[in-house]
Amino acid sequence: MSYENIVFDVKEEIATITFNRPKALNAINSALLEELQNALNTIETSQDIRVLVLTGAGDKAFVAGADITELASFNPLQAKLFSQKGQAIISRIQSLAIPAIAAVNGYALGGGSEIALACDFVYASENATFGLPEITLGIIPGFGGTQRLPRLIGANMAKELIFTGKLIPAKEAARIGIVNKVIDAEQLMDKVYETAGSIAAKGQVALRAAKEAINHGLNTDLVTGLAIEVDAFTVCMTSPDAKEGTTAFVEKRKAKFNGKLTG
Ligand code: DAK
Repeated sequence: MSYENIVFDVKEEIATITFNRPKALNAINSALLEELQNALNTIETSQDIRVLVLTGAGDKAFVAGADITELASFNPLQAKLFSQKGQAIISRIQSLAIPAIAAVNGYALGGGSEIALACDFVYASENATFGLPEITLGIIPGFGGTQRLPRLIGANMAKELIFTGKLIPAKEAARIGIVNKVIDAEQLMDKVYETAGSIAAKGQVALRAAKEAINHGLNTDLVTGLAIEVDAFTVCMTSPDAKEGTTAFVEKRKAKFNGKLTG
């Protein structure tokens, strides 16, 4: 498939999806969702891609939300289909086997913040702005914002953001736990790729097990979560990378992970 609304690129085991509608501040329309779905198909079936980075084209926006012009044209049935499709695709980002990092380089509003929330963590440039301003349009977040934001920052903080629709700068987003790191705009992508590279060099079985244990564990009680961790740990111990990592420590050398999912 050729892409017009995103750029999909894979380099050294790191895939990058760049939302690419800079004239509309990378707003998400149906065509973009379709392309995003296609890129995720490729990522999910690849054994070579180890980390996904999501970012926005241009220096103004990550994603300024759902495309309001398109939203305004929807009848209720079209709105339902758009919402179902958007939710399903964004949930796929969260449940990808590999880590996904959002590199937020400007406005991340509405659906844009919701995409960032579905990633495993967010690095943001100093000029980034976050918010769920849907209330000012007479609607509510429709791509998981009412569910993921309170789980991440607590119900009261999330309610204030969602009820007021206010926009907050990157530093405030970092203070309340939406953003891991705020970085000078020129250095954002270098820092993101540095972290992505460090993650990509780790044992793939362990990475996948850790992500699955955290994600599934968060949706359950502690006792069940700990049982999930035991199972995930057991799976790790069957991998060649676990053998290599522990042997390398004993032999006082740096581990060389083969990173393969099979022996
Ligand atoms: N959609 C479409 N076009 C957008 C856009 C958006 N979300 N955001 C910006 N643009 C376009 C502008 O219309 C403008 O286009 P031209 O006029 O040049 O043709 C261009 O991008 C540049 O924007 P501005 O001229 O407005 O730039 P400024 O720097 O002055 O302002 C801004 C930047 C980000 C503060 C402003 O553009 C803005 O407020 N944009 C809207 C942000 C927003 O409200 N985002 C939330 C969208 S609602 C659902 C599922 C999901 C959702 C809803 C329902 N189900 C169906 C249930 C999700 C909803 C949302 O995400």
